[in-house]
Amino acid sequence: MSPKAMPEKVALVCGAGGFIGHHLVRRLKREGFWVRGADLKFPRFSETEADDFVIGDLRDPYFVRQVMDRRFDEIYQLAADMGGAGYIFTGEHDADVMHNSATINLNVLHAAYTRNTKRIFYSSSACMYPEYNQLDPDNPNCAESTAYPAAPDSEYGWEKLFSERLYLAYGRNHGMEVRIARYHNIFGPEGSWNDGKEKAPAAVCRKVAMAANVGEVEIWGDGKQTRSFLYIDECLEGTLRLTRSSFPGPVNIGSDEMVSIDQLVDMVAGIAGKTIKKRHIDGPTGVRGRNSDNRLIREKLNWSPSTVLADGLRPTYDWINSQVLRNSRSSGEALASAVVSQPGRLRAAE
Ligand code: NAD
Ligand code: GKE
Repeated sequence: MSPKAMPEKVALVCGAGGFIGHHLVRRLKREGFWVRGADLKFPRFSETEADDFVIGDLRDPYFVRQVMDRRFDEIYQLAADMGGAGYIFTGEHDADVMHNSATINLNVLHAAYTRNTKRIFYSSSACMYPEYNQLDPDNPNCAESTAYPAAPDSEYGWEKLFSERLYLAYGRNHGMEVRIARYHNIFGPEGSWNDGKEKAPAAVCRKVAMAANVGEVEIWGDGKQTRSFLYIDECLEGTLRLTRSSFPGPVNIGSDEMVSIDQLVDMVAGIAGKTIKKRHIDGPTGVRGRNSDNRLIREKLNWSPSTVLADGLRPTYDWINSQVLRNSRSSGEALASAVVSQPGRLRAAE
C-alpha cells in the first residue's frame, strides 16, 4: 500500500470505484497528487487512474485503519449506499442505506482524526432538505439555512443529515477542517445507467437511446416534477474549490437551471434527433420540486457552476447511446452463437 517516492501531496478518495469518485481520482491525478482509492469494487466502465486502489469494505474499521496508514493532505469521502429514485424512494433499501452509509462515515471520519488528517470533504445531498419546502414544483426552497426543522422525505436524506452533523461535531471538538457539500443530482458519462441505481438524466438517455426514431418512453410520475442537474466536471470543480477554501459549509453544489422531467425528456430527444412521446406511469417520484440555491456558494467561494444542462447532456447521451449499442451488439452476438450451437433448444425456448 505504500507509495514508492513520496510526492508533495497525497489524497485519499473513499468511493473511488463509483461515479463521482472515479472522475475525482482522474482530476486529482491531473493536478499531480499521489492518489489512493478505496471501494468495494473497481470502476465499472474504465480503469482507475489511482496510484493505489484498495478493494475492501469501509464498514469494517480494521480495513479503514489499513487504508489510512498515513496522514493524507486531503480525504474525499464519497462512499455511500445510494442510487436514484428507483433505489432510495421505494423503501426497500432503507435499513441498508442508513446502516451502511452511517457506518462508513463513523469509521472514515474517526480514522482520519486518529491519523491527524485535518482536511476531509464529505458528500451530503440535497435529499436532506425538508419536504415541506419542496411541494411546489415551480418554487422549491433549498437555501442552506432552511434545513431545519428537519423533514427529509427519505431515510437516505436523514442519514445525510446525521452525517453532516457528525462531521461538524468533529470539526468543533477535534479541530478537523471538515468541508461539506450538498450535491444536487450529478450526471455525466460513466455513471449508473442500467443497474437500478441510475438517476433521471441517465435513465432518460437510456430510454431515448433504446426508442425508435419516432417512439415512446415511459416516465415515472406526471413529468411536471422539477429538478436541476449538475454536470460532473462542475461538481468536481466545486468540490475542489470548497475543500481548499476556508469555508466548512454545508453548501449546495448544484445547478440552478431548473427543468421539469418532461422538459428533460424533450431535451434528450432533441439531442438524439428523435421524435419521442412520453407515457407517464406510476413510479417512485420523490419531492415535487427541487432546485439548487446558489447564493451562498457565490458569496463564500466567489464561484458557481455555469455549464448549461444541454452542454452536459450531449456527452452523456453519446456515452449512454454507445453503451446501449454495445450491449445490443453483444446480446445479438450471444443470440447468434446460441442459434449456431443449440438451434433446437433455442427454438423450443421461444
Ligand atoms: P456511486 O454509487 O457511484 O459511488 C459510491 C461508491 O461507494 C460505490 O462505488 C460503492 O461501491 C462505494 N461503497 C458503497 N458502500 C461501500 C462500502 N461499504 N465500502 C467501500 N465502498 C463502498 O455514487 P456517486 O454518484 O459517485 O455519489 C458519491 C457520493 O455523493 C455519495 O455519498 C452520494 O450519496 C453523494 N451524492 C451523489 C449525488 C449524485 O447525484 N450522484 C447527489 C447527492 C449526493
Ligand atoms: N431514476 C429515474 N428513472 N427517475 C425517473 C424516471 C426514470 O426512469 N422517470 C421519471 N423519473 C423522475 C423520478 O420519479 C423523480 O421524480 C425525478 O425523475 C428525479 O429522479 P432521480 O434523478 O432518480 O432522483 P432525485 O432527483 O429525485 O433524487 C436524487 O437526488 C440527488 C440529490 O439531488 C437522489 O436519488 C440521489 O441520487 C441524490 O442525493
